Amino acid sequence: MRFLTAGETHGPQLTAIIEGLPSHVELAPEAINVELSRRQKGYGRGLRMQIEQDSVKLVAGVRHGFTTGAPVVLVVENNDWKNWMKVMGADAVAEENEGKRRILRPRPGHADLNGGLKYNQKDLRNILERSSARETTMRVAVGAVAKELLAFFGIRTACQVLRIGEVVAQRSDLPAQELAEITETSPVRVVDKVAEAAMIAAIDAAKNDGDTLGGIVEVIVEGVPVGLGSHVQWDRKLDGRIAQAVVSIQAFKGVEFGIGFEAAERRGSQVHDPILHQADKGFYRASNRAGGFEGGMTTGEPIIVRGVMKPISTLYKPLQSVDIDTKEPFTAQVERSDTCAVPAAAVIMENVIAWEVAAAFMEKFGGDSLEEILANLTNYKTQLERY
Ligand code: EPS
Repeated sequence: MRFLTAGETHGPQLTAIIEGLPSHVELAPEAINVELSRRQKGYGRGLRMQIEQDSVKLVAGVRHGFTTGAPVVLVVENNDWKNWMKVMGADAVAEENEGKRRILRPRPGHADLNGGLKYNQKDLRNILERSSARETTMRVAVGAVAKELLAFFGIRTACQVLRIGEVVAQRSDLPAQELAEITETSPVRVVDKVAEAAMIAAIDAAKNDGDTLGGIVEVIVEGVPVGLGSHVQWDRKLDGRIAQAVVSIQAFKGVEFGIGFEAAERRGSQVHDPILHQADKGFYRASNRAGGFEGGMTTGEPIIVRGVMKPISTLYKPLQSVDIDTKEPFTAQVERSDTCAVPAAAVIMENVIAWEVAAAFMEKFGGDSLEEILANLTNYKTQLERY
């Protein structure tokens, strides 16, 4: 399976094309909209989220509620477009046009300067518009489709926020469904109510100071069969693919699995997961410090992944920058933005990982219809039982 996204943050719409989905996957806009709405929530978001109520249109590949096997095309319109039609329109405008809202002072931490130099653009808006985290809307929509496929095979995902700025929340190891239900009621997607209040206060304080906050989020995937991904080639290792996908989310700077970076401090006996066997259960592990992966393949234990998001780079009290026309020092451009998008980032990471797991699932059990995939999975389970 593969997908591409297109669209600018203040353009008319965002689009995704997904190819390789089997036929007979039940797909309704409502299921995707649930994920889009989860992404829009979270304490610390700015005014833009009051303008948008993201809602998907399924414009290809779905008929009477089910996929046909053809490419699936998803569209989300930007409500804000009506305020940007002149600035962002595709039609040619006069050179002296004043309405372009050119961006000349690159924001440190954003794609502005590198993109401007690379694409030889003297209006950094041509970089900002596509590098904006608005693009994650489509990655969530695509992930929501993947979640529908995974749900059919009993695979579930959930996320939680573990840190915002200096405030650390107690990590919960509840099963995915319970974790999802509890975090859904928290404006910062935590289970720990003490941390929740402290996080909200920290976001308020950063906002007052014209500053922004990052954090750490965790995703769990349950019900994954053993053997997704492969040890035989570097680019078939599923943990590697997940790491790439996570770090590709705007503002994400790092990723870890299971006990993650803590493995550096511990002895091997305190890192690896002893192997056990029971006639009714087959092989399983005494612990899951590996976070569900060995040799680039799933172990059958839940996948546990954490990602770190840096603070958003658009600051209301901006850092030093340089005007690209005059080369004079200036403070960076101030654009409308969020103070903290960590709770939204948890939802994005959950959906991005759902896609990678679904893609690996299709590689292993792939068929052109849901029925064919189910037959392949059943056959594999029989093989595991006989092993
Ligand atoms: C973003 C800047 C803000 C955010 C946006 C990401 O948008 P605007 O410039 O229109 O206020 O709200 O996020 C979204 C629109 C979204 O849907 O998440 C940026 O520069 O990355």
